[in-house]
Amino acid sequence: MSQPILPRRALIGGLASAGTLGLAGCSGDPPTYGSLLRMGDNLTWRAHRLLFGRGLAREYDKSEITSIVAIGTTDPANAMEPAFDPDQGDAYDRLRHGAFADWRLEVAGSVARPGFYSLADLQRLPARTQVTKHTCEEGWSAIAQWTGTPLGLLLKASGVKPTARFVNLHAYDMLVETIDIVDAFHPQTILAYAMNGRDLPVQHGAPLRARVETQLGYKSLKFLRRIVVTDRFEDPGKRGDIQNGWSWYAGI
Ligand SMILES: Nc1nc2c(c(=O)[nH]1)N[C@H]1C(S)=C(S)[C@@H](COP(=O)(O)O)O[C@H]1N2
Ligand SMILES: [Mo]
Repeated sequence: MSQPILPRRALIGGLASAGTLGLAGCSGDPPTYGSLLRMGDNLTWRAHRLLFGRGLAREYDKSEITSIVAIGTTDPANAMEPAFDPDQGDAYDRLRHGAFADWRLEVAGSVARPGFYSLADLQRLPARTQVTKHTCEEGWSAIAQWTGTPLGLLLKASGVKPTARFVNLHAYDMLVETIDIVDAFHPQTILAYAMNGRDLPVQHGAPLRARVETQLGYKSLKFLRRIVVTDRFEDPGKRGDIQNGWSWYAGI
């Protein structure tokens, strides 16, 4: 399949002035280093790492919570969804009918202790609650409260190796998102199982979704199934951002 699977506009890195900044001194190559077409991604990523470090996204008061539409996949078991995957869709359907009691999050790759976590396992780890603004690349935003396990905590619990550089998130539809290790350990990057104080609804990504508050909405992958830690950027192919024409780094 060479066509984008979802009609989403490609984002070219937004920091037009990045080219004039001194970008030396960052450690490591950006994942798409050397690709002319990906210069925007690379410059935005480098500029953000240089300028903002690990700054926090703004958090809001509960009184500022707005309604939030559900977009993209809203039911991974629905064969009419553009990103539907027959095998995973069926698996999702069975898990949902069991109220996700049999759901497990797989943690694999560059970790000393790969394994499978139930929702109860995750809920036993310290939780973070944050009221943040979700900004979709298609031009809308909404404020909601999210509660979940900081991804960094889960990675530490799994014995993340010092060579780890990226984390690939896999969902029950066919999508995969990649974030770097800095965003993975960002204190506001959480695996959320609750929204506005209730269990995460199906259309918003039940039973578990990522919240990547430092980037645009599509990085906050819903319907999580599997997390793979890698030592170098591994393009997830037609299920990932790059081959769909989206920016792999969508920092805001
Ligand atoms: N698995 C999966 N995650 C996804 C999507 C999707 O289609 N599938 N859409 C993304 C986009 S573009 C946005 S804006 C948000 C929407 O989250 P919401 O439906 O909770 O508002 O989910 C993101 N995560
Ligand atoms: Mo989005």
